[in-house]
Amino acid sequence: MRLNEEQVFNANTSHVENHNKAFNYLSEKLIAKGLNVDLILQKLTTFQVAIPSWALGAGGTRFGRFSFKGEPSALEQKIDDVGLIHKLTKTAGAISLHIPWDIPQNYNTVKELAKSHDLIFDAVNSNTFQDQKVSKESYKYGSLSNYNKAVREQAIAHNKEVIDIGNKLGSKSITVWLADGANFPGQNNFQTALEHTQNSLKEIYAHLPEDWKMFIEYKPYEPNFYSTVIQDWGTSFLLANACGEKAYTLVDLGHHLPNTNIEQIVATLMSKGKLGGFHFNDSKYGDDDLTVGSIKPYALFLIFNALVYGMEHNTHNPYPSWMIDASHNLKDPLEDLIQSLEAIQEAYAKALLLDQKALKIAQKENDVVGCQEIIQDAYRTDVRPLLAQMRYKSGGAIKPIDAYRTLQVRNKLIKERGSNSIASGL
Ligand SMILES: [Mn+2]
Repeated sequence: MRLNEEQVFNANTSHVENHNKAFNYLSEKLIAKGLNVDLILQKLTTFQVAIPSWALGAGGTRFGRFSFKGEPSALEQKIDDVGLIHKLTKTAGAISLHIPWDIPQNYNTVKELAKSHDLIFDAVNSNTFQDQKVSKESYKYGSLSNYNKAVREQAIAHNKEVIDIGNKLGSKSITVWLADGANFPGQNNFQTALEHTQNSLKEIYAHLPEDWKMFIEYKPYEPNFYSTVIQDWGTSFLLANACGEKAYTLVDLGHHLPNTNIEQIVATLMSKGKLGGFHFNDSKYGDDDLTVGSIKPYALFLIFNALVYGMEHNTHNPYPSWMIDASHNLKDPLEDLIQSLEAIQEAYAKALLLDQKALKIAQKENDVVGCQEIIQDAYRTDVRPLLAQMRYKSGGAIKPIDAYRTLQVRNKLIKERGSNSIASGL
């Protein structure tokens, strides 16, 4: 199913008058502060976030999964769902595939379909954290770090295949996340595991096409609870450096121990030109994979300050690959993603309002109070009319959740796909 221009236009009708009032009011205030509203709108328009194929169905926990009706069961339907979100939000212009679940039957058809929704293929994701029916070797005790050479070779070959699949679709990067680690002290030799991982990553790296990047994701614990081979940004950073200039660190907001200063990690990586990818979600305790901005919106804003500063000052750092990496256990996944995109754009817009010049002066003068005032003035501005204006002018919905519900999208999907349709993959 897809939405057409007329449907979105009609859903906007009752909101246009109030929106115009709110936008003009905010716009005047921002212009009076010396901000370039058109430039901010342009930046919001070009900011596109990839949706991973595993986020379109109901998530779950180790205790159970409660499926959501009308889930996409095939790759084509997953692309259609991202198309729906993009049509309303104008912010989800990319899809990130997970192999082996999303191997296209027909590459041209899949490429054409994505193109018709105005979507590109972002980073492809490999999977060596569970065994497939056809697998010869088992990843029970690790993949790229495994003591057994045959297991490492199978995992390397899988990653190379993922690169080949992505290359045929026009992707330009691969994300490697490893579940490798140990549950108990003594189970693994830390140095051997790290060395195996580095050598395996180097082999995958050697298979990258010229214009590709490799993103190395880190995570402190889970599914292993004593140690993880790539436990933190420092380990990812040193592995990326060992591989070469096309390898980068990927920051996933949920992959840190509680209260880690993520904005400082972002600043450090960008200053060294090594922040390649970024995964959005939110958490209270661990890798909770909750809706972005639902728990710690101020932290998200501070992280965006570091990102905006880095994008403006660290020209040697590539433009990062943005993706939502969350699990939707209770909400309609599409509504949850719409909320996430709104929260991301909100934090980004607020960071764009920050008076960098005034902040620099206040920092030089050690005006601690002044620094806080400047930062919080940006944070306390209600930027929602800016986001609505960006969407409205791009042909999207002034109020995406409202439009999604008014247009009865979920009901239509259930009608089309049935109540028992279940999304494949993780
Ligand atoms: Mn992730």
